[in-house]
Amino acid sequence: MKLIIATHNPDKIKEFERILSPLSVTVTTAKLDEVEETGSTFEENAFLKADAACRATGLPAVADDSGLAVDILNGEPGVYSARYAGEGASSEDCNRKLLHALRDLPAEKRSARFVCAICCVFPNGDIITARGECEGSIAFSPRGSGGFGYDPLFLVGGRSFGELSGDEKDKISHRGRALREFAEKLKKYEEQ
Ligand code: ITT
Repeated sequence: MKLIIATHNPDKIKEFERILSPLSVTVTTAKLDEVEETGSTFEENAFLKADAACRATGLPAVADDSGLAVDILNGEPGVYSARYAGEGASSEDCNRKLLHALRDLPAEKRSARFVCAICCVFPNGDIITARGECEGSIAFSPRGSGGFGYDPLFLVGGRSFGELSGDEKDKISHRGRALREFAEKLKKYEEQ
């Protein structure tokens, strides 16, 4: 089955392909309009993006809405992770803003998690969802040059996501977990 990946983020596309192709799920890109992310949860926004792409293409479409939830900031930046430092701001700006918000806080007060909600919408209205989380904490300064977004700031087991290879990240990441759950559900759906 051909699944349209409903994202404009090239780093997500890379991770989808890396995680899903060994599981025999093929995703393909399409030229899609931007969708306004008006939801208040990752799940709502993932649905909005997948539903719009499915309607536009007439094909099953899968979307990812994800972000970083920092405990001491009451879950911020959360669904606003991509625009934490303002619309169009770079990920370096977002990282700087986050480090500033946590300035002077010791390691034990810097706990956070990455969250990923996956939603796949089919032309007949069927929906498959999955969710993955990864617990970690926020570093005192950026570490490593791998990954994207907040990866250089997100520590798990003493290393940042920016210091991990793609495969190492996928094994423990929110997206790896969500997409593996999604692939299992998709397999069952196709066997029905
Ligand atoms: P699409 O909506 O087009 O998919 P987007 O990047 O705007 O692209 P989101 O609205 O889901 O996607 O925002 C996700 C943001 O959360 C992303 O831009 C990063 O800032 C952050 N993020 C999510 N997953 C991440 C990861 O694995 N590593 C680093 N940062 C991540």
